[in-house]
Amino acid sequence: MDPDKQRIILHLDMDSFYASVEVNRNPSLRGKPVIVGPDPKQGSGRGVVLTCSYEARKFGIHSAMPVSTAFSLCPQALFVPPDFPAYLRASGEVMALLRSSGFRFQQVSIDEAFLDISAAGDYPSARVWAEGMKGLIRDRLGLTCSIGIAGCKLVAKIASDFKKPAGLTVVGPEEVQKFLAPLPVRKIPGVGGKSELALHELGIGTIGDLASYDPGKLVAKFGRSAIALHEAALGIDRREVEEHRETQSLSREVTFESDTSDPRVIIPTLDALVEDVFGSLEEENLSFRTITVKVRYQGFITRTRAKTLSHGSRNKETLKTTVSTLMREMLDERKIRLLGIRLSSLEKPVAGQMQLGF
Ligand code: TTP
Ligand code: MG
Repeated sequence: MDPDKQRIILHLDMDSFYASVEVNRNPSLRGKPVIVGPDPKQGSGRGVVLTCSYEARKFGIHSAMPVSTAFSLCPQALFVPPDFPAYLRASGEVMALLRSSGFRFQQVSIDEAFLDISAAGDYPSARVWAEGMKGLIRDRLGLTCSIGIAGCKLVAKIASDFKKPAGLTVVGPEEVQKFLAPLPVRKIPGVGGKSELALHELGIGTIGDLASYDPGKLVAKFGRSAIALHEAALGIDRREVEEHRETQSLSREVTFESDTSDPRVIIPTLDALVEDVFGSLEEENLSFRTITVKVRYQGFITRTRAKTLSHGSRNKETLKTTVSTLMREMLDERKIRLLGIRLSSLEKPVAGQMQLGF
């Protein structure tokens, strides 16, 4: 018997998370196009949109778009500067509610988590439980989320994205193929623009096309990773919800909407990445030793540079200075497509060191 049939996995993802936190504490923003990002300065501002409310999305605005473009699409939008500590606090509250359910729980990013709710017994009961959790998050925290329920992580994640915002999509064991088949292949997590194009060249547009494609031919074209891709299209994913996964590394990256060599775009973006990754480091109460900066230049050439400190550090200034030194070594005349930061060799400081913030 297919082991996936016995499991009931729930994936929850907060709706327009940073923007919703802003709306929640400033009700005058409710119902309006709200953009979290740097000041667009009437169209001359630099930097990218972190996220925006669903009202703003109607204007075509989305994460990673330059704020200048967002401004030209919707000059009346309300731009709010990011407040990472507030987003981490809200995230902590959501995760605490989920954790308190007693189901096996795994947080996967600031605003999403998996729960193994097999113990709910059956899919109708799982749906009732999910409605209850959505209500609790809305009533206690003033925030909305979208939930997907299915027999594995992969399908649950695709399902949570299916009816955003405030959606609840349950894909029962018998409905997996019917649910997945019409969706575009990019709905499979990890299939980005480049893979999507390569699949299109083979005449594969939907997940159904991919599922019925000869897996041998896929492997011949893309290598062994195509096996997992083909299984994903069939809705097969054996990964468990891992409760106590040790954090191996913390990373953040951002892709620019158009390639850039402008330091006025690159520097604030790096600052935001530092803030974001440092926030997660503090939340998990870890120190780092290795800092890696990743740059993808125009033409998909990717380079990384890393520095390992002699001792674990929890100092934001050390992080900032190291990141900018590493970055300076990588800047040349080439335009940049993607920037990323990774912290690794993570350690839990012993209790006595925790307050020092060295
Ligand atoms: P997402 O869950 O991808 O986006 P979202 O919650 O804003 O909207 P959705 O309703 O579609 O889920 O990301 C969670 C938060 O992470 C988001 O609120 C802001 C941040 N983020 C960035 O800073 N940069 C990005 O490029 C993306 C995609 C997200
Ligand atoms: Mg989200």
